Amino acid sequence: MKELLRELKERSLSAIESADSAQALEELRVKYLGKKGELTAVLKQMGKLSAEERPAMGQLANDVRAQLERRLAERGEAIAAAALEHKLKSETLDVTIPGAEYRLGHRHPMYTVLDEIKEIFIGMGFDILDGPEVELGEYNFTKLNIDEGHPSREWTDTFYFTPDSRVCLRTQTSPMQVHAMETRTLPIRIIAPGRVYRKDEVDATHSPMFHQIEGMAIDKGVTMADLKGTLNTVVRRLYGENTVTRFRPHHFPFTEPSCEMDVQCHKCGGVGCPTCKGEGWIEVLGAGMIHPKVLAGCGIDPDVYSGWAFGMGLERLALRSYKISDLRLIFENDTRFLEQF
Ligand code: 2U9
Repeated sequence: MKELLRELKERSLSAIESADSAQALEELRVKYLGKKGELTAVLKQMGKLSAEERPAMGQLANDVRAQLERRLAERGEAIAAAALEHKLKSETLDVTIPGAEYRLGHRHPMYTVLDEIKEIFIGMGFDILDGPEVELGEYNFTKLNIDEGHPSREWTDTFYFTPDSRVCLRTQTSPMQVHAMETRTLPIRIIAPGRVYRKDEVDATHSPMFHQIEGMAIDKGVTMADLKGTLNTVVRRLYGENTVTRFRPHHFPFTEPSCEMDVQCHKCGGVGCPTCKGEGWIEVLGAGMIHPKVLAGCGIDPDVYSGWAFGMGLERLALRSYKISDLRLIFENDTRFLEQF
């Protein structure tokens, strides 16, 4: 038995020395010291020994056990220390390395213009509307007094979802205002900015998707004087107090009478130059008194209420504000271009 213990001690200590992980050590502990372990098996044979032999053999077995436990603990500590050392080395942080550059974005120039316009209208008591870009033809055309047969309803002019022309991408933000007229209580003062879609080829001045801002005010006794007063205030806030404007008669199906508003060219003071293409004036928006048929179609009595409305293209306004020559630059999102504003 003495020989058995000696052989067991040598074999187990050598195995412990070459163990290289906590798991391998645990397996060795079970193999030698566990309930079904080899040392336990030897101890179970003590009963076979004579009473004289037993104390010395018991002592020897306890020494082997104690030695195995100590070496298991020491090897465990060494393995843990090596693991920590490896972790510290592999996770070293060099705080002197320069950080990765974080590029800060900024507002798109067109949205800067939109924000300015929104602020001006909010200051005058208008609400901002947001609404769907997919609309019923009824709300995009019919309720705006745009009859069947009008060129803007052609398949070549509008994006339709259904063969019966019932559902389309809105060609103007007006349907949002129709919804507001049907659901809001009067008086109404709203602006409706957003994307609109038309079947146009892309060039320096056209895009199949662009942004509009429309607005309206409906109350008892609203006249063309309110339209002119409000829109003059807006462009003077936008372009400066001394901005000169003029209103020219025009035609829109949804307004009667209708007009277009021009601002005098800031470059030449109205004489005519390349900026205003020799005209002396630059067109900024269309507007008019909301057609009585449109008011009635949205459940508002035109004999009691009246209102004015306007619409303008946002890209064109931004091109002019920032003296950009090509509409495509607005959509390309080239940071070399955007960073300039
Ligand atoms: C309702 C009633 C009337 C909105 C208006 C214009 C005049 C106009 C164009 C400007 C350039 C569109 O982007 S553009 O091509 N728009 O000239 N828009 S009045 O009138 C409305 C809107 C909604 C219910």
